[in-house]
Amino acid sequence: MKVYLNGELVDKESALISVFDHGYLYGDGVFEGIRAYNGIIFKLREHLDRLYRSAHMIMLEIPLAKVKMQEAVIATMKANNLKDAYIRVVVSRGEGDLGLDPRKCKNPNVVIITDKIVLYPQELYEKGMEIITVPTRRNIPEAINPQIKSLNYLNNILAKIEAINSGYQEAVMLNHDGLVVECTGDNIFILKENVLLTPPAYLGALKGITRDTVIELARKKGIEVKEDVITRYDLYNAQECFLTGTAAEIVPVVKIDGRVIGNGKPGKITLQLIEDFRELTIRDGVAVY
Ligand code: PXG
Repeated sequence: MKVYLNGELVDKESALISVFDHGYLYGDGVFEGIRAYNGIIFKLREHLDRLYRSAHMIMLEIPLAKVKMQEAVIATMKANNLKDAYIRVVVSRGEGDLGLDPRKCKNPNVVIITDKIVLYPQELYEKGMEIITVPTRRNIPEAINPQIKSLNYLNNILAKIEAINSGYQEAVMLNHDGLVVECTGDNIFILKENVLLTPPAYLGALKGITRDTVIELARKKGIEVKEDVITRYDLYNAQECFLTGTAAEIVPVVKIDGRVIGNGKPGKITLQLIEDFRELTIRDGVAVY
């Protein structure tokens, strides 16, 4: 496997970074997770735009222009002969000393890993997922804004641990007011009174690219979509529920904290959106070959 490291494609074994990199010492850096379907990179521009916004927010200057980054992503995929891929772009603060001061880190490290995708079993999409709410609250936007896709994912990892400890694979995270915001690596939608609802980003959710895509697909189908507050009461009484994310795509949810959602099977609108989304992924994006 070849990995892109600061302008070069090197063997995986030689893709090494200093333990003095502040990405390692402090989680000081940003990343994106992107997918390619049949040689076409889905929403590449949107992902790179978000990467550069995350970096701008933490005053990290990415040492290559966006077009060059796009070329680098394409070159890495080609070097690995991949058509269906999971792409991870990571920019860390770079090597410094043991103090926090990011100004001491002169050279950010840019890494692009392209690998095969590990998919959720098909059964999950047919039968739906059971999830739970967990005690760990989502970071308040005034502390670490969830829009920054940073290397500091402990907030989400703590929630994931709580879900796993209880025997579930995904957790619903509430914000400091107890409102539903998102899951550990996915956004959440419910159908309530035939309107599709998802929490507004300002409550503490990452504005997911899959989320935006699903909103657009639903509106095209004539389904009303609103960004609105969702309480646990709304969640348990939803007609349908699903999660969205680059890795998971759209996953139906059929039980939350023991409450059956709808009739306990993936909902009609959820299944329709899964179909529409899959169709979009195979034809929309930046062609590699
Ligand atoms: N919320 C959070 C906290 C996320 O990290 C999403 C929502 C969905 O966003 P997108 O833009 O993907 O629709 C994410 C995305 C990984 C991985 O390897 C994580 C994400 C995306 C891709 C891979 O864990 N998180």
